[in-house]
Amino acid sequence: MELNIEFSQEIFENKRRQAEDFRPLATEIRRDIIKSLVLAKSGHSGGPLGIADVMAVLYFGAYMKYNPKNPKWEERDRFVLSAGHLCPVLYSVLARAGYFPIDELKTLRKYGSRLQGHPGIDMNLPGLEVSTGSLGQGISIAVGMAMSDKLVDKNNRKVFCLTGDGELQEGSCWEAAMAAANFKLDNLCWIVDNNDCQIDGRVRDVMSIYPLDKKFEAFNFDVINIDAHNYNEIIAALDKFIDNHKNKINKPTAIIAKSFMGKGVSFMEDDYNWHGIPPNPEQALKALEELSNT
Ligand SMILES: Cc1ncc(C[n+]2csc(CCOP(=O)(O)OP(=O)(O)O)c2C)c(N)n1
Repeated sequence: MELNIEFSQEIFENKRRQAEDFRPLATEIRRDIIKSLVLAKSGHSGGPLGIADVMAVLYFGAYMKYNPKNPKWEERDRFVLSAGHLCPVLYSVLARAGYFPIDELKTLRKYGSRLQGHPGIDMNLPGLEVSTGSLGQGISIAVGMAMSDKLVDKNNRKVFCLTGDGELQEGSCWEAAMAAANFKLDNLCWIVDNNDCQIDGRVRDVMSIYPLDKKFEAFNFDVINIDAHNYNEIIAALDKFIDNHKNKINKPTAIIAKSFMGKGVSFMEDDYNWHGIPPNPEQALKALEELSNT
């Protein structure tokens, strides 16, 4: 088999789905990630692959209100990718949602592309809310968004934010947690990509952030632990957040998503060496073969 880096042109609807209906979507997202990274010849493989299931449910399970035809729609919910280096997965879901042409995924990290190695709003990419990449900043911005929605504008919008777990070694994350709880931000859903991997080791070995659930509970979050590759658990967690928001529980929600870096590609799974490198063409071919069988 030869390496085929053409992208399928399928747009995904944002609607309620049965758990297993997310699997083909997540597989296509993983294929996008591999294809864009092999073309870019640089970038992060492991994290984006690991969080693809959660992103598929979040963007295509009717949890977020958004309109690709009107990206700045005032009633939209907002997503902040605090772990900006995971952007290949964000670019894939935004393209699949219809924000920009899917073939633009071929330009990842290229000079002049709107799809830079860390998301930048100066590139004017539709669907992108904020520049991120400096770890610990995105969650602080997300808390600010949720504060302005709940306390100033008093609207019904929601803010979703994804951080890494290594990212939580940044002290500003814990200031953000304290503020989110203090201001009773029940419109904030904080998802942690808990893969216990960071640039050069296990999070627990480099500088442990565990036990995560107890820490978030102590800050007064509603904490939900899930398997990040079990669609039923992802759905239940996001449903719970939607209820928390509707019922105005006066607490933010933290979803601690136990994931595996590189999930879906056997030779990348649970290996932190895949944190920040792309597949070479041979590895990409093997990865795409494996992903066509899922
Ligand atoms: C403030 C800051 N310091 C350092 C970096 C470099 N950096 C990028 S990703 C990363 C590791 C993050 O680990 P984690 O959040 O667990 O992400 P994962 O390895 O799971 O992709 C580091 C240190 C950065 N982007 N920002």
